Amino acid sequence: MNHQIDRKRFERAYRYMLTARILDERLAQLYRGGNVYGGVFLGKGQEALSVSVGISLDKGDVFAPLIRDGAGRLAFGETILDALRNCLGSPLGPMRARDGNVHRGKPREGYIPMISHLGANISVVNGALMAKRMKGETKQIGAACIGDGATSTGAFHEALNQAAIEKLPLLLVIANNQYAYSTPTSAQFACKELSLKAQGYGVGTHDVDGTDLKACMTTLEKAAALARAGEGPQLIVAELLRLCGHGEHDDAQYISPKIKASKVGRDCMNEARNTLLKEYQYPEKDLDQWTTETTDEINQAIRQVQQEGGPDPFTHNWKALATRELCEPLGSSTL
Ligand SMILES: Cc1ncc(C[n+]2csc(CCOP(=O)(O)OP(=O)(O)O)c2C)c(N)n1
Ligand SMILES: [Mg+2]
Repeated sequence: MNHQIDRKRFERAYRYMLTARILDERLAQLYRGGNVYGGVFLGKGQEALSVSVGISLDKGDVFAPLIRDGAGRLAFGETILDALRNCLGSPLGPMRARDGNVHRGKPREGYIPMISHLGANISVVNGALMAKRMKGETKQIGAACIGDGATSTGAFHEALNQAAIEKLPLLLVIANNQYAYSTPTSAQFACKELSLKAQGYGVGTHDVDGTDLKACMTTLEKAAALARAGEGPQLIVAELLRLCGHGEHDDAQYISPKIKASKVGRDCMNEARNTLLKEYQYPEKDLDQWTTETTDEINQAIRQVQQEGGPDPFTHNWKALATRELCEPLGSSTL
């Protein structure tokens, strides 16, 4: 089903993936060195899907990422500095040091801070889309990212049904990474494919190989176009494997060697790199240079954020982030 993805667009997607992967690796190192107060959750193996979601959205759209969506966050416009400031507890970060890892966002820019309760982010996107509709803004779409585990929650079913009835331009993206923490999919659902759950609600479905960047970009572009054209919610199910623990505190010894060696166990980064080399004929030295440049940029940002330090408990304004005095001076582009 791959159609030709424009060379520059593919390169852009790969470079967001690369940035997300290196950022993840550096955060894992910082965590092990005791430099991160909260947990660290990585998106290793999910970058191709994640970046395809972020890159298929436009300014004015709504994006509710999940823990493993570092690549999608970057593609949607998050900066390396914002990601690091949040994880390292800088008061200059988007959540002003109130959150130490993934619950960050800028609601006024359509970038919804993550809710940990599985499935809860879907109805938030529904609400944002309904609000836009009431204001006459009908061109925008919204994406909610969830995992296989979230499909067992009541919140998933209620929100999907609501989106279907209201014909909302929602992309509901499921990263089926074969596990919910240590629970395998065999203990999570009994239907043959997760997309069957959406068919029951009358929602369009798209299955995709989540290790294949081209396939992910093609699928997300198609689903986004359908949602934008008023065809209602689209459910995307990507098959892939979490190539890390649930968080960095988890050694993931329960993931079987057999599944690691199977098709879903392929690393989307290697696959995308091979496509760049073989299909798009990029010289290897260009790709190596991107890695060096990105690593330098991230290391420089880490040094900067570490120098910024944490909040001063005596002078910090601890009021809720949504209070008028905290969000208004920042203007409409922040929070
Ligand atoms: C409603 C709810 N139940 C349980 C949890 C605890 N919990 C946090 S992450 C997680 C596993 C999530 O698995 P999945 O949805 O497949 O996403 P993945 O971590 O694999 O990306 C669980 C059970 C939660 N956050 N919310
Ligand atoms: Mg999962």
